[in-house]
Amino acid sequence: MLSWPAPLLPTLPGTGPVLKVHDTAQRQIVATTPDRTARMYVCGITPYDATHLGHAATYLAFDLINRMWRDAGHAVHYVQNVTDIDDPLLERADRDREDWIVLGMRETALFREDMTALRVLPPEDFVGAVEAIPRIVAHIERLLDEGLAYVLDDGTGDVYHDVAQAPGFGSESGYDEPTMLSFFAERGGDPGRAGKRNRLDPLLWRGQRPGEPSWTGPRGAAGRPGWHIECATIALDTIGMGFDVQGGGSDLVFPHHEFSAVHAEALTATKPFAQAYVHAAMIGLDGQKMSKSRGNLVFVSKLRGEGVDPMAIRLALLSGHYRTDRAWTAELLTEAEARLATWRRAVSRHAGAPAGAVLHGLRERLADDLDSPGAIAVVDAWAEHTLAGGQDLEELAPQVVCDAVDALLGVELQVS
Ligand code: 5CA
Ligand code: ZN
Repeated sequence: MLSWPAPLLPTLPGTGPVLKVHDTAQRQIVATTPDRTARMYVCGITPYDATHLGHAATYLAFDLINRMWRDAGHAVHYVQNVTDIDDPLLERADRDREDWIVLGMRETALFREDMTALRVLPPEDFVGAVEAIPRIVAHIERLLDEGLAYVLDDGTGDVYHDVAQAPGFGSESGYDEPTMLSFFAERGGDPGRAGKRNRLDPLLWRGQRPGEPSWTGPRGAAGRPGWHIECATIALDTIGMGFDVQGGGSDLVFPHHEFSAVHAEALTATKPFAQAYVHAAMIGLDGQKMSKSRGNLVFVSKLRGEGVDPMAIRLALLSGHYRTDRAWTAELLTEAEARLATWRRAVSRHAGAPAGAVLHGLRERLADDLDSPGAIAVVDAWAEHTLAGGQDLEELAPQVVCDAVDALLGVELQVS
């Protein structure tokens, strides 16, 4: 699919530090160790509704990783999928009497606009599930040939992965079986389905049902792909095994990321799928997780339409740590708008407080598991000092700070 245009990325003096992030599998903060080209896969949207602030917060967290790696001198091969065929998309299209393809294309286009406005660096590969179907089918056939997957014996043509044969199963989430069963039931799994070998076996291929779109599948059986094999396939096809970061929101820890890893590890007979599994916490509204199914949503496009500066949305979301569940509030936005105005006033001065400490502070805070609130505090202190007009103002400092805030936090301060 078409990705979106890249914002300008200023080059900063010196080289950034090694980035550390929290890995769900190891349950600790680990140093990332990319090669010259860092590799990252982040789970993309299911385009049946517009981008809400929860999605935006998650993509901003991974945008910081992208920016920190680039600042440390790496190229970044960033991949994101679009789940452009799945139950929720078909249900919404049905409800609104709309073509599911038109719905998916419209919401994906809006997502691109939102990401562009928020200055999120685009993925190099932005891949839809539908365009990946031939490769997904080839993978499922391989699992069937190797006896690692099976066709359900009830005439539906549904294919499942046999998790009993997956030695690494459980190593991403670290959950025990009761926890897995409860999340599986809650997040699209079917633990009660009759005829499965194991209640936790995940669906690889759903045989054709009346009225549903279908494609030619494994061994010629019509149907559509399961969810986890979609991401496993797209990642394997673009960045291969052992890539640096697998990302998404914390609602994807189980079953989605567990099974994406299980599928990929079974297909390649190697481990691990990813070096680190990084999860962004949930953004809520009025005490509940913001979710399309609950309908308690604040859309990025709605705020943009009301004239809110996307840079204020970005600052508001980054004012909380990516691993802290937090609520979106009107005050958060008001505070971010005031902060943005203050920072812009400070960088429009001819001289400012020394910039070296700001660059160092931003790099140091963000390298430490993306401490964006700490990074913002560094710039707050600089702006305060600069606007107070002390004795030690440096001539080029405002430009250096402007570039550093742009390159590392993704917040554009210079307004033309
Ligand atoms: N298409 C799948 C991933 S393959 C999916 O989960 N799509 S989604 O549209 O539901 O979510 C897109 C991304 O936003 C996922 O990474 C998800 O974990 C994240 N996300 C969803 N809701 C929230 C929320 N309230 N707060 C933070 N992140 C969220
Ligand atoms: Zn995914």
